[in-house]
Amino acid sequence: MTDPASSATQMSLLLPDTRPSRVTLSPGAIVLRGFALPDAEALHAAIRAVAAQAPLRTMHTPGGGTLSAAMTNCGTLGWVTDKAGYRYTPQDPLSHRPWPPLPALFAQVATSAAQTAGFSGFHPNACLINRYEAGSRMGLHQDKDEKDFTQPIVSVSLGLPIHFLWGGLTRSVSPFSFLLEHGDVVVWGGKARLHYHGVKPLAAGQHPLTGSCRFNLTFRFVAP
Ligand code: MD3
Ligand code: FE
Repeated sequence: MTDPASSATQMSLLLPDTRPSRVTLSPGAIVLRGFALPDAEALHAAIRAVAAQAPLRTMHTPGGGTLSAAMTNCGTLGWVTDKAGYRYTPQDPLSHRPWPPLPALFAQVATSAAQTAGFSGFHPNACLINRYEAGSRMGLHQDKDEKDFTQPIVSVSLGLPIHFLWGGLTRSVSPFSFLLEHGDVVVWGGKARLHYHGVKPLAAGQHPLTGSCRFNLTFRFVAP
């Protein structure tokens, strides 16, 4: 048993497999379970630092509705919605200053997750931060405000788990639900990029890192 290959094989039989597992929801939608766990505390600290500059706030839909998740952004462009519609802006409408820069760790995690899922050269310039509290939800929608659909979107879930809804390319396709947990990263590219999706209301709970909340980061490349 001195052959390294055979001892490596034996190791893998004896030791628990700690690699993040990969689940394909549909072609182009790849869940990397636990991918962000090693960075979870640092990611959470970076969220707090961004929110100290650009506070999490409630946004309004053009139709007069209110989004139940609180939101903020970092990067050169940030997603906003108000009476005037959905769009990306270079400045925070609350402060009229540029959004805080994308923390280096955010860019590293997003690029390496995309690479792991088969999308090389993903360099996001926008990160939307969503904070869910008990009862917060997100209705089924498509993400169509980025103009460039050749780039994937990377999402990172932190804190309380939530039931994510995954639909099809039209609203008529019934969604199925999938539990997104602390540290899960999902890469949405190719055909999956324009699927309808949403999340069910967050169940009340307590998480050791985030307390009563779930955070979701979505990394995008938005054409300027
Ligand atoms: C599939 N966020 O910010 S993350 C969003 O949990 C959004 O906060 C949800 O949908 C959340 O737009 C879902 C997973 C996700 C994010 C973006 C996608 C799935 C996606 C874009 C295209 C396809
Ligand atoms: Fe979305």
